[in-house]
Amino acid sequence: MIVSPLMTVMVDAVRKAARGLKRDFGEIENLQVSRKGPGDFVSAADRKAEATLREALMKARPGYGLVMEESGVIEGQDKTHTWHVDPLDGTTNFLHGVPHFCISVGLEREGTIVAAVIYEPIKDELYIAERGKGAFLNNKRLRVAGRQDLADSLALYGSPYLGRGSHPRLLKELAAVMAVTGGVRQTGSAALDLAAVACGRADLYWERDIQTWDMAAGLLLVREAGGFASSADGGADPMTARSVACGNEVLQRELVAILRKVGA
Ligand code: 2AM
Ligand code: CA
Ligand code: CA
Ligand code: CA
Repeated sequence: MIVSPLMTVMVDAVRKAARGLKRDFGEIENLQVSRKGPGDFVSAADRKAEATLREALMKARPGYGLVMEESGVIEGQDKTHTWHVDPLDGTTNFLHGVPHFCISVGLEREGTIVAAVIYEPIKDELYIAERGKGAFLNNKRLRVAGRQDLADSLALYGSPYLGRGSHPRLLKELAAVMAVTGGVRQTGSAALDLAAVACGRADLYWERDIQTWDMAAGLLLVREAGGFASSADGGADPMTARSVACGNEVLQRELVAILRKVGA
């Protein structure tokens, strides 16, 4: 369990936004929805949750910058701190009435993610982490799964932009990963996929073409739970590479080797 003024700020902001999401989820048929691109929807629920988070975070930490999915970049006076906020990760699930979505808030300090909150409103599951203090789910300490054999593992993946350049490659990656793992799933929420690896429900997760607001919080959860995360090609920083591959030390290395072999 982590008690700190920063965590209180983050958890309060996220819980407040989550109350709105839960209400909106109960009446999705009345929500205004628009299309940003192919298969890329945004609803009034995304926008309202983002406004709630933006107001709360700006009030509590006035100088910090923000990178938010719907409102973009807001520069702060304090150039060392940046929030990475996804007000509703899993919008497609949400709009179809599938209760698998979350809010994700990560705080970056000079290139390092130092604090994370992911909250799943429908299950009332709160994931938190601070750098060096561990990761927790509803106050229970998290540890990545210890499985050492790919054949026993459950792997998650995401594919955000249909038709984008990386898709043919993803199909090859899927075939390669499916051939050697115990199972492969797509859940539609990158942040919850990272959280699933952090808490040991899933062994592996990889995705390309994702954004910093999708992964900032989840990356810290995975690392504080003893897991390893690199870019999908094995590079040191998923945030700058905009791709991720994670799991425990052994399986993560094997996953990256498979993904690299596909690209070779
Ligand atoms: P979102 O629900 O916040 O948009 C799943 O692979 C990840 O990609 C999710 O984090 C989801 O975030 C995002 N995503 C899914 N489909 C997408 C699309 N068509 N365009 C952009 N982002 C998408
Ligand atoms: Ca979106
Ligand atoms: Ca997202
Ligand atoms: Ca979103």
